[in-house]
Amino acid sequence: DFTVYRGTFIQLSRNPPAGQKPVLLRNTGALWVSAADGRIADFDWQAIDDNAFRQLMEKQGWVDVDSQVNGHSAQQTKVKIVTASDDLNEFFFPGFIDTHIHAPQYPNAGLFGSSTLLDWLETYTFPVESGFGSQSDHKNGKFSPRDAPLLAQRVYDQVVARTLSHGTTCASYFATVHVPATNALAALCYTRGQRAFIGRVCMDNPDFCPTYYKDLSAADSLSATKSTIEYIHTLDPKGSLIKPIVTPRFVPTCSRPALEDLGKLAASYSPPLHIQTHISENKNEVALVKELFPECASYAAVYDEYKLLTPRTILAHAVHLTQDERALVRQRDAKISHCPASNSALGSGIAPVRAYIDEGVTVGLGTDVSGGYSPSILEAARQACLASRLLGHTADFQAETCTNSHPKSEGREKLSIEESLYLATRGGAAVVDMADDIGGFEQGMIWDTQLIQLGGVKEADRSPLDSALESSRGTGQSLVQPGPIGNVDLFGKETWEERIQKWVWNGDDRDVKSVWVGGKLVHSR
Ligand code: XAN
Repeated sequence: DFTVYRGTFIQLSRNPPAGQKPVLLRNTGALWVSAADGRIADFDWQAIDDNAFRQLMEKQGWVDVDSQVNGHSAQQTKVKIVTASDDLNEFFFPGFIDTHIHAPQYPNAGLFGSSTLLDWLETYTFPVESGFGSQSDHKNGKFSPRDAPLLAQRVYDQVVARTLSHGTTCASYFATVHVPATNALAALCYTRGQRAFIGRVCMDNPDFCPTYYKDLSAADSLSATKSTIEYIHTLDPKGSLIKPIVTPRFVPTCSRPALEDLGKLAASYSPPLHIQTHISENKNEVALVKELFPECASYAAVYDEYKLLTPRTILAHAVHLTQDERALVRQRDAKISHCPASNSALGSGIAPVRAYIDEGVTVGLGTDVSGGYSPSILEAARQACLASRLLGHTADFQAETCTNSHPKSEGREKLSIEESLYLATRGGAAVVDMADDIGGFEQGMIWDTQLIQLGGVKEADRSPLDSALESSRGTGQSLVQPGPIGNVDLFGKETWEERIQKWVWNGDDRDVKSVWVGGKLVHSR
């Protein structure tokens, strides 16, 4: 009936009041998840030591399914117990939410040279995406995931496995224009157990898209999108794990009729479908949008004109929004995916995240593979902190704030560790419209969780200097051993807040011991 989790649970406080920052909350004890729905049934923060835990087991009428006790009474229920070890500095943490990632670009992770957005698309991105099928696959009656090329299946399987191993329990994926490959991504997420939004990329503008990689027309864009939506709705009719997301790539790739059709398509469902796209990532892109849509007041106004700016819209990047656009995004309650690693890698700029948060805009984090080089949201969290520390030095920031700056607000743009972890969990949950379901450990929430293991303190029972000298003389162990696991070294004096700081700055997938989605174990190191 239940799995009982024991040990330390760390999460971010929910909905901090305006002007206040989220704080890390730490509880120790037991929390149990119902097998029926994968949701948190209840918790007991008094059940800290073995004695108190035994009392809880007795009170609930539970017996450990793995215990050697033979037989149990009719009143007793067998439960599975998963314990986070204090000695190994283990703790449960909400799964990460990647609000913007391009699955087919994963083979290019780390390959971007010195390019910037528009030439990067042409040189690196369209070529790799075009290999995921043929533009007319669906016209030839090919819709099944099995019609997807093996390369596409291999890349998608790897990206799902890799992101899960980094603790990403939910991702909003851009796929390609190809229907079978997009359906294969949905099938792989569903089968591997990763919560996902799956978007078939729409791009029909012949003046911008390469001839070898585009939708054949606006009508084609619409019908192919409908095919993947139908497939996903058949795969997961309740949308309990996988949902479709309408995905106009970005304004320059889309014709007016395509934008109009996609806005109407999303609105035609109840509840309306999610939408994802890019906005104001790069200054040349912004200038191009102005040229292509002179009748619209701004980049955001184009999306608004075509009913694509909704409370269920994820806008990736938002680096160069004007004040009017920020007001419009807020008014429509559209959400922002902040992708700091990508914005640095492609030299796009620094999004003013503090200002967005202060203005009440909902923000989450995206890896933006492969504009971003890393599939890790922990990396995105640390890059968000770093980028915010450089923001105050940019000319744009100084021009905007010099008129109303106040000594007291100096440095306010910097994001704290707590804030970036909030964006990685609670913020991401709100961006994908699931703030009541994922991103924290409240009763009734879905158990989308990672078990982090920082490792024990490295103890030495004799002088490390003696050991080093022995090994240099060839009499001892000759290879240097850096420490327990991963990259986080603990020396035993750190407070738990400091351990979290060390994890954010130096942790990686080696610290992710287990991952659950919907109460189901989906990754284990
Ligand atoms: N704009 C984009 N930005 C980005 O970071 N990645 C993309 O694939 C893309 N397409 C349009």
